[in-house]
Amino acid sequence: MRKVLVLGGDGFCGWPTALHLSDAGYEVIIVDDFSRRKTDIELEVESLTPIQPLGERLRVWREVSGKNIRHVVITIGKEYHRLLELLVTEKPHTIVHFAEQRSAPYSMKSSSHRRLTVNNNLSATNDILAAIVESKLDIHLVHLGTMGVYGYGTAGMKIPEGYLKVQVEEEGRFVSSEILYPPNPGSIYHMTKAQDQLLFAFYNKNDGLRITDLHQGIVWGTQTHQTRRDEYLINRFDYDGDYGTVLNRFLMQAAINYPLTVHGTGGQKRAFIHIQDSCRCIQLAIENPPEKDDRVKILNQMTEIHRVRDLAKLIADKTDVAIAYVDNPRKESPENDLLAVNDQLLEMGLQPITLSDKLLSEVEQVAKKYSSRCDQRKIPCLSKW
Ligand code: USQ
Repeated sequence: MRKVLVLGGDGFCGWPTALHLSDAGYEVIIVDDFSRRKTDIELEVESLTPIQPLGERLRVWREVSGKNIRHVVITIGKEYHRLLELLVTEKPHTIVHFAEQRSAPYSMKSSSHRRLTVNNNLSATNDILAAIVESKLDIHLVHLGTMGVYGYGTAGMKIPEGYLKVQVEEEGRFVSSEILYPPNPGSIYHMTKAQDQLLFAFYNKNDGLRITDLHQGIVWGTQTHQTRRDEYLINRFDYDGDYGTVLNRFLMQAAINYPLTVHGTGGQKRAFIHIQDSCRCIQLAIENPPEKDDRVKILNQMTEIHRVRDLAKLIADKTDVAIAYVDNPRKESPENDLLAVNDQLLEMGLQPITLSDKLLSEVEQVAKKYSSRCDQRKIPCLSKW
């Protein structure tokens, strides 16, 4: 049985991915220090869905599936030698790296949040890469990156998967090459993911590491086939102004009839993917690794592109909730164009779940069901930049 370490396996993407891989026959070990749960304590907010302690989640998963997922507490980026020892002892086939602070608004709250995000994310990534090198094992690293490294706004061009073909004229002849797509991050958080790309390129070139970087869009939805199997397996659902992402926030706001908080004109175009597809993409990435001498493999992990105000209108039309155009707390283009390629995951067999398939069932089955747990004071986005 192939062994996979899921770093950050108690979080919003990590937990359903750990279950998905366990269900698919992988031996899964979660490495997580509960930092996401500690941030909830700092922000005085809770997941809309009642998430269970990790030990309970794992016990119930054993009960319903007959499969065992182990858990190790290591703070990635701080406890290097424990991480190295884990690699040497367990000899995983793949490491899936979710162990980063993932909220843009959180990263922009104050200088201490900027520093925490940079220190945490960059040292986590560097420690994992250095530990793979020191272990001398041929471990494939699958990293959850973001579409936000590209910036949003493509002047009519489709964003390629990681690399941009460039051609320059040199003394009358054309020379062409492929370079990493120039990063243009919009927050400290997104900037750390742009820096991660350079670490990957270096370790790939210098040490021959096999790395897949998944540039993921905004995830929506909550439940997957596995998290639905028991109430105790439910995934987290963030709706607050720091960690809640736009579509899930709108779904929850519609469920409690709270006017949808569109930032500015809502002209921002963004890429989206359902949480179930996100798990499936991780499995596809694990099963289609780069060859030994390949460059870093970059996949755009997104399935649909929408404008924020169109999403608000779609939900408002289906649920009768009002739309509130609020001052945009972020420094971002009020209107942008966005086109992107996602050919590689489609070629590997991804069959995307679309908004039209699932949107209303998410409002009914999750957002409405747990709406009494919502603290409305936590909805506004207070982090401004
Ligand atoms: N927005 C609203 N109203 C809201 C919340 C957000 O109009 O109530 C707008 C924002 O101003 C922004 C867009 O919706 O223009 C997306 O915001 P978001 O909070 O859903 O997404 P973002 O901050 O970009 O980050 C999220 C995840 C991050 C991931 C990223 C993918 O938190 O981990 O990397 O989505 S991407 O956006 O493609 O970079």
